[in-house]
Amino acid sequence: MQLNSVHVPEDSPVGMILGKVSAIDLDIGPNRQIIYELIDSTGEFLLHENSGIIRLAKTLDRESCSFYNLTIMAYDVNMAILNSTTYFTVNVTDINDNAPEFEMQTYKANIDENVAIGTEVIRIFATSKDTGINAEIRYKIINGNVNDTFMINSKTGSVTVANDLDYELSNEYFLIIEAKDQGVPPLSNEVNLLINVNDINDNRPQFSQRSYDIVIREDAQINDKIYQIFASDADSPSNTNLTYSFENDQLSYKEFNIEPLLGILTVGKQLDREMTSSYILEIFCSDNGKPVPFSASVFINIEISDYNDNAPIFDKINQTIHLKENRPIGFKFFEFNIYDPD
Ligand SMILES: [Ca+2]
Ligand SMILES: [Ca+2]
Ligand SMILES: [Ca+2]
Ligand SMILES: [Ca+2]
Repeated sequence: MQLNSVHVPEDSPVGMILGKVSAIDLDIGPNRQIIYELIDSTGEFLLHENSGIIRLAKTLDRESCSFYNLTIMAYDVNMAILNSTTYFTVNVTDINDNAPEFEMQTYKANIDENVAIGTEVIRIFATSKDTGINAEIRYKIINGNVNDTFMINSKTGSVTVANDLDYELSNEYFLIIEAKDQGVPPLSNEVNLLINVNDINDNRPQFSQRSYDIVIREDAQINDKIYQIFASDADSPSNTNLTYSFENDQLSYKEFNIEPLLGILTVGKQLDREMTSSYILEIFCSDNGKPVPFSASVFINIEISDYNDNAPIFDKINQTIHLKENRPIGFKFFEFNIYDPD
């Protein structure tokens, strides 16, 4: 008996002839009649009992079964005891009928805003159940890559940083990644990749003004609010826990207090313009960020304005003036020297 073997594409139509078996040496004689029979059939193939022609009976799927070894018995219709066995092998060849499938339904990644260009963010992975080039995957970012911030290695699926990140400009990216096989024609699939950019403390607090000029009356009461200093910080809330203080002892005075969280400047002690008419305060603001906090400082000029709290004082308590007679009206005969510290 001969050994038969065929290669059949998995998308071959039902009914297609795959081959023919023939028993050539079973018996010799003018009236011989041979019957063929498929042993242990699983239903994919049909064998014509007289002609030995094998046809496809069901749609094949290489991904389920890529190889069949059919056992065929041939026997003499008159003398069934005279039989012979042959084999027919069917190799199912691949058709690109499976699109790439991602190992995850969606991908999510987090990356610090200060990482170097080239840093890997995540690795995307897709497979196809096919074989050969039909399962060779190429990756591509097809949407959402604002400013070409990321790139993907087409063969490995490794997503890396390709441009500077800045949490303050963009803190999330929504990319669509395509995986395409190399079949002819190719099949492809898409998956979402959400990249969150983590804030790093890279912004200093900024005061609302370069310096502050404030005028207060000297009769202000202790705890009176003078001014609310305001600073902002572009980082996320965790790197924007602003606190205000006088940090430099030389530039702090008992006359003033600052509320650390709200930046409210208040009177700490009775003021007296006649003693000190102006102050320069330096106020620090720290963002208490991590890993390294940032701070900024600003100068505050405080002018103390007068309040009439001093009576005029003559420079001499008693004056004696000797005035000659016959002076014209309006004659200036004396000047008082009056001092008023206000
Ligand atoms: Ca296939
Ligand atoms: Ca495929
Ligand atoms: Ca900050
Ligand atoms: Ca930041």
